[in-house]
Amino acid sequence: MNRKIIGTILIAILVAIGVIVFLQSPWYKSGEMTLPKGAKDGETSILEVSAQEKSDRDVKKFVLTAEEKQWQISEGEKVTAWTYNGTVPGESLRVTEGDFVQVKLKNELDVPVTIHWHGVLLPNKMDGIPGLTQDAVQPGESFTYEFIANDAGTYWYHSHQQSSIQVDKGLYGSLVIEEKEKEYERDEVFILDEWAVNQEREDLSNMGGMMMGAMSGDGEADTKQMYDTFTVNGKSGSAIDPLTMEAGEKARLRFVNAGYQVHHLVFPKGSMRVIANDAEKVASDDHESNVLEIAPGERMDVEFTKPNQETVFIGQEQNVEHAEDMIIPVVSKKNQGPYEKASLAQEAGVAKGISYGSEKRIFEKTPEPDVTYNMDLSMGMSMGEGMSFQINDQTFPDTPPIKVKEGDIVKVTLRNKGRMNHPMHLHGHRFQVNSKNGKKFEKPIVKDLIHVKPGEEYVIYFKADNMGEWLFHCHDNNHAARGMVTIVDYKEVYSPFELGGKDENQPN
Ligand SMILES: [Cu+2]
Repeated sequence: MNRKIIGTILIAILVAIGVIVFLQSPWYKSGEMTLPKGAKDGETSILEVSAQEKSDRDVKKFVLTAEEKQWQISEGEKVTAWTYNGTVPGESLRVTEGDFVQVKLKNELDVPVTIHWHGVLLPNKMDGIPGLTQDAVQPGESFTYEFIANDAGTYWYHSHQQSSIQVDKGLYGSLVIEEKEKEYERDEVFILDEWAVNQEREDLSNMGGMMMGAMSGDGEADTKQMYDTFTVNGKSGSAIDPLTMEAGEKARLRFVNAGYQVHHLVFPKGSMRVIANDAEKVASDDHESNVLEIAPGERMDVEFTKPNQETVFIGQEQNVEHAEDMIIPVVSKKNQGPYEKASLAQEAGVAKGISYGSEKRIFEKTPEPDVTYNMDLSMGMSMGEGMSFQINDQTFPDTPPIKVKEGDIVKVTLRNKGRMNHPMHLHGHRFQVNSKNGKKFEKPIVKDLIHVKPGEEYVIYFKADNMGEWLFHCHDNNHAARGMVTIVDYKEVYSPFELGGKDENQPN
């Protein structure tokens, strides 16, 4: 071997050693330049925290294909819907607590989509938020969600990519985590929604009518002017499937509000009792109320006993437009209709998300918070862009995040300073609602969504016990699209994803 070759080999070895030393050196590791965007000193990627193992659990596998379908929404009308597996709502998923759930999302639409598991406490990277916990799933591609179904209760799933548009077009379905020992043999899910069938879904930048509505003091004048059809499980009016039950029969009825308007469902007097709220069992002996108030994004489960009549009705309180679209007939086997025109019972008290304390609390006493955050909810108007919906005078992504570290107790005071309702939903955690308008609840309520009406103030507490980057946002997705979103940002982690970009990540 001549000297030249030996020299070249030596230089190559030295360069290799240099590269290895360079890669090992601490200043390189903590450098921001070469690590994924967003990484800071000592932070871990959200992809590497809160792992869940399948071990010897039962595995429940599903495939959900996002696809376009012509959907028969009422007897005379079809709409172009975006669906999971061809129906609205999408395939209803049922699993048992403790199962390991695997859902493969296949995207056959020509826009990117995701699936968010509303209310489920799962690892951050399975939360389905484009630009924060994953890249949006592109047309023709797929993504597999995996999580342990830990807490029995009623949940739902929906796309979180441009959710104001995609949920409106039908990309949602129910997820029920059943108890190992089921209490009710009959168990049914009803998803409520509103659609724009006979009119263009109006953009909120055209605000004349809405401002008029706002003046009138109706907390949802904006969403009411956008939609003209109410649905139950994707069907409106006479297209709604009746529920077949015999007099005296009991059932667990689970209601999910996938729309952006509050719905008041009237039951026959004495026929229902609220048993769960946002997947938490409620402590209640009250059988007096016969009206259920369900806010956007909320879930409420009731025990329903069919009264001693052939046909009864559960339906939207008749004081709003389109109420006649949302009536569920409860019929007997031998009397399947046609039935006389629906008539609803007289009202005797309203049961809502904050009416009953939860069986299991997060905090026995009001805790001493490590982090406090005041969340002021307001409306703004800008020339050319129309309305904005703000958190602390900012719109997403400029809203101030709630900065926490693992183990913190977090106190959030939500105040609605605007004129519209804001159902605020926290991902990845449950919180305890301790007071309303300065008055303590004797029995606090554990939830993942709190409906804050104009002028109201709620104080909530939660434990930062699920590391990640989690959304906290208004579940009137049209408000979220116009800014009302913030993030619970754990110090220990960072998101390697970005908003926008080639995957068009758009979480609100
Ligand atoms: Cu809102």
